[in-house]
Amino acid sequence: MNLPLYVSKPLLPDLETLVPQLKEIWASGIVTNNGPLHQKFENALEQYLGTPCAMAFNNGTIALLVALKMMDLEIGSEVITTPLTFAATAHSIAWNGLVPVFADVEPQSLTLDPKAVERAISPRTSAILAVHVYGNVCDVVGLQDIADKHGLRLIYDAAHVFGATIDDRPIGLFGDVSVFSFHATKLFNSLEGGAITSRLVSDKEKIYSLRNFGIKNEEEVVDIGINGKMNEFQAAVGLLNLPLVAEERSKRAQLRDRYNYSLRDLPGVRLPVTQKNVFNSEQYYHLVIDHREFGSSRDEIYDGLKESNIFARKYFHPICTDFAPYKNYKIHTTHESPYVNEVKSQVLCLPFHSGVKDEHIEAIERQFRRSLRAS
Ligand code: T4K
Repeated sequence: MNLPLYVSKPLLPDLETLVPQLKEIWASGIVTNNGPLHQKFENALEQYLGTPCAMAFNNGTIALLVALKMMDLEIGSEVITTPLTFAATAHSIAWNGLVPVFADVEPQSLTLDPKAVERAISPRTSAILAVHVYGNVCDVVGLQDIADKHGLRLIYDAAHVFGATIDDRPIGLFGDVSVFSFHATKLFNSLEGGAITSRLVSDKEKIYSLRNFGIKNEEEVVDIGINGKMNEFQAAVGLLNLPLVAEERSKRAQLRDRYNYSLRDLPGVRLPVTQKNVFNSEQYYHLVIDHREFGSSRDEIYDGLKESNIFARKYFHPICTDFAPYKNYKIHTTHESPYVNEVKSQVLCLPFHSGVKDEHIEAIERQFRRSLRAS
């Protein structure tokens, strides 16, 4: 059995296919700043994601910063988000001089609960930054209703849902804009990278400007922009990886079925939900382990797997409100206490990529059954 086994493994093109692309870059001498491969990549992205506007970035975090910046929100106003996410989501709010306000998650999808969002709204609220987490999509109808009712901007952190659809509608068309990550750990990667998508072609000009220091021409800087440009090497890898994504995704879909089958009868172990009419991105395979029923805790299983050189991850524990910068921030909820504070110690993401083989699944299942017997 091939070990160690990690939660993610980057999808990489054949090295031989990369060499001609690199030769092209070397020959042209254009290595960054909206080069030819970058432009080709953006066109390919628009096709793949089914959005009229897809602007590539050097990483997802900078894309998030720009997505919020382009909304022109009042400095100091509040942006409602989920605490069950990667730190970058909350940080992008704070870096924009805005105030993150946390709301609880729905028990099934673990995405932002619209009812909790309503509770979190104040006269200072300007936007909602929702996260499609693990591959589960948000209640896009419920969130849009709230945004419309209260005149709020709605931004999606779509780092985990590359290529997903809801009722055949591309995920990047929901809300005002969506932000993707193409980090090595994502279903689709360009080593590092990201994108902003929008329904509106007219958003391109603003995004282009903010991504490039706000430069309009050699003599004018019109926005407080940043350097969010993707370089030609990243674009080359992105272009080569795009055609490989569908196969990787379908291998993961089979892997999900195999995991579901192996772990289906474990008491207190909740398998990932299947969302109706959603084409799932297969980003993470996450379990919710209730130690009261299972006997052992999520952490005990995590430790047991680690001893066998299998590295699952507790995404996203600790949650944002456990981190020093957001330590005393309230989590708005409709429950007696926030559900997210319970589920954060129960979620476990198992290794999930085409490098996971049957013998790995058997070893993981054995560890779960050992933990069950030991309880
Ligand atoms: N929003 C959300 C919801 C996100 O999840 C993220 C990123 C962002 C925004 C921000 O997007 P970016 O700015 O990153 O584009 C990883 C990633 O660094 C991060 O991109 C990702 N989310 C987060 C969920 O996971 P770590 O600290 O878990 O990474 P690391 O290095 O421990 O990698 C996990 C495993 O993957 C390793 O054990 C081995 C494997 N791996 C990793 C890398 C980097 C490889 O096999 N090869 C590699 O090159 O954060």
